[in-house]
Amino acid sequence: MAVDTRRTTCNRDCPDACGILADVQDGKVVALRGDPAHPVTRGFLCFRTSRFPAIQDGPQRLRQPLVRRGGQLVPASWDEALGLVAERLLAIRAESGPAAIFHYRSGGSLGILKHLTDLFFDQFGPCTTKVGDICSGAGEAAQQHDFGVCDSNDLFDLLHARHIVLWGKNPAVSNVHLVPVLKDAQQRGAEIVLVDPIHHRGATLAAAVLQPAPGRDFELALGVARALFDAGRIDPRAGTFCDDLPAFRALAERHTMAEWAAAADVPAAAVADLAQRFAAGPTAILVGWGMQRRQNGGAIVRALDALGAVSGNLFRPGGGVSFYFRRRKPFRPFGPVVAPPRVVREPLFAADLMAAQDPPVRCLWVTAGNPVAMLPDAAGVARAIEQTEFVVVADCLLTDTARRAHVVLPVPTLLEDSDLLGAYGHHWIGESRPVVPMPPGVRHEVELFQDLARRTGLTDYPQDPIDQLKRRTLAGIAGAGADLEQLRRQGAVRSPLADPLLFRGERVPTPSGRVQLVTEAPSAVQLDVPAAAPGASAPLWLFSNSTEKSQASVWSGHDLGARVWVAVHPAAVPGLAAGARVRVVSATGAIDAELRLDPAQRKDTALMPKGGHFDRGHSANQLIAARPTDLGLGAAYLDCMVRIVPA
Ligand SMILES: Nc1nc2c(c(=O)[nH]1)N[C@H]1C(S)=C(S)[C@@H](COP(=O)(O)OP(=O)(O)OC[C@H]3O[C@@H](n4cnc5c(=O)[nH]c(N)nc54)[C@H](O)[C@@H]3O)O[C@H]1N2
Ligand SMILES: Nc1nc2c(c(=O)[nH]1)N[C@H]1C(S)=C(S)[C@@H](COP(=O)(O)OP(=O)(O)OC[C@H]3O[C@@H](n4cnc5c(=O)[nH]c(N)nc54)[C@H](O)[C@@H]3O)O[C@H]1N2
Ligand code: SF4
Ligand SMILES: [Mo]
Repeated sequence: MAVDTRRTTCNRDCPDACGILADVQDGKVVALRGDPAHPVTRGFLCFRTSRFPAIQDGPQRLRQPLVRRGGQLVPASWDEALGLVAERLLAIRAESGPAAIFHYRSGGSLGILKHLTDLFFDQFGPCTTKVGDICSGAGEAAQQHDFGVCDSNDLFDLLHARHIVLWGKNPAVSNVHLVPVLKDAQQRGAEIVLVDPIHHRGATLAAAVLQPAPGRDFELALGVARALFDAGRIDPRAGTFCDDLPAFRALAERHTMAEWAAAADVPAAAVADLAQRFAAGPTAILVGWGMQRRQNGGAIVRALDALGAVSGNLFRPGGGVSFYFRRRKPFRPFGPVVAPPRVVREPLFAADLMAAQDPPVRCLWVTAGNPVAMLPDAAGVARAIEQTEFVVVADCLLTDTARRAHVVLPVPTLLEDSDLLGAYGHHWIGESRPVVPMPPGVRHEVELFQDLARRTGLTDYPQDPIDQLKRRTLAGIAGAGADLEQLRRQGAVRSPLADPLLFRGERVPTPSGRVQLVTEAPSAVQLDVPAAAPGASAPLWLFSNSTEKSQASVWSGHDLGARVWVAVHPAAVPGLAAGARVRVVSATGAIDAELRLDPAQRKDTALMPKGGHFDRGHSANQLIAARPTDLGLGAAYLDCMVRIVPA
């Protein structure tokens, strides 16, 4: 049969929200390409999504509901599965109140209609929900505090930059459609600086690379600020558009530039060079996600905000301090904000779940997440879930978490779903539509909850068809040219609510209208250092970074094989050869790994991939203690010390 090309939008937890073109033959997706008409996608896709059809049709794919019987998950009909779920939800609510039901939703799909999942639990309860955000909580809270908003200039404003600082960011892996924009900016004369303790492919783009000590970015930023104060290169208007400039100056002047540089473990000349770039401008800071997944993550992002502001770059075209694009802003919410009866702090999931009393959490419902593999203290999370009376997981794949469920509900994949998407790396919105139909045993998540609402007597739950729900959430922008028809014709439409420059008139939406500068140094971090053992390495900072081969715990092409890998500088493990079998030991746990040697790394770091499966002993989160960040209840994944021990 002829090949038919169909268009959709990627719904994965990724900044890019790509336009996808799918070639379909005989009802199967035979190839995926990036939409050349999408201004950000520009005709290419990432490694992981271009290989997604193999996952969609692979052995982990869920094609019918599963129900636990006699200890085993066995296939069931939708009627049986939803009948059981409705019965248990109603019974638990009647016996213990809605706080005994905890709905946990993560980022497996960024579709806006996923909010209808939350709406069900708001209307059924309100039920217990999570608070905090292990992904971006600290950075968002920092920018919200400093600027009154966490959003960005238009992506293509970067073309006006003379310097672009990738501050703890790895676009070649986690934000691949930023790379062509960086290259275009370079063509126009911009220079790129990379600041990252880990050496990665971003270095090939960079005119200057700084490899500071892990978590020392606050000191590095203050060193740059000190150099700017010393040289009289602070923006002369900084005192009018920032609050607390004298206190920030006093903080920067606590140490000399050379002392700050030493604290960050970078050469003083590199700090002076960075300061020059901020003074010359326009300089854009692209704030990555890694640094803010530390106990002082909020303070670190606040220091970067301050640097952008006092150097005058925040308000200039080609400047800005960009961490996030407000992807939900264009869409109208489906219900009012409802106060939950109780919250579980996401970074402390296991401890809060276990400690919940009056009532205990009797039912856990997981939507679009794999907390067993992805949350810190993974073994604790697995135990807490195993001890929960009734666990429901809605997913497309049989994950570490789904294997622990009592009921597993199969939902469409990104190639079968129908939804609307904003992006957190640009301001275009798109529609997802099935390029192939879902298998007959799978249900769209909205329709699943519509059915459950009928079974549980929720008469106010929206029962409209999906297209109508899409129109409803687009209502605020439809009149401005972003209606459903326009999305279908054009593929992607720029949000009419996004100004190309985030701030105008040197004002920010804080209560005073001025930038809130950080005025205090963060406190010392708490680190659990594993005990020394014969043959063990010195303590190393564990990084568990995104890899191009997976989207969190969803691996494309192939899994990690028999063992997860760990990469270190050869001097960190004298006497051990590449390929050696080692144990990676922290104060929280230990896992077996295959050693990789990389002389480009610092001697005090160990790098593992994010997303290894828990049941295979591959999850870095088995090593990572659950600790919150200073702001925004993020998770301090990266303040983790390990030793490498020969196995
Ligand atoms: N291929 C792929 N892409 C993804 C994902 C994926 O799993 N796989 N995940 C998606 C998700 S969920 C998110 S939130 C985004 C962002 O996901 P991330 O991968 O977290 O984003 P990056 O900001 O590119 O990478 C973090 C960088 O911060 C660096 N870093 C860590 N600690 C420090 C520090 O103390 N100082 C400095 N300067 N740098 C530090 C790390 O070495 C790393 O290079 O990416 C998305 N994209
Ligand atoms: N060690 C370490 N841990 C980390 C990180 C790190 O850098 N290091 N990064 C953290 C970050 S940034 C994040 S965002 C989290 C990610 O953590 P999670 O969001 O838990 O990540 P995934 O493993 O992608 O799980 C998402 C699940 O959603 C499913 N899914 C996809 N589409 C749908 C859908 O439409 N409906 C439903 N119901 N399910 C769907 C997928 O199959 C997948 O199993 O991990 C965090 N954990
Ligand atoms: S995961 Fe990201 S880069 Fe890959 S196709 Fe989806 S949106 Fe694009
Ligand atoms: Mo994330």
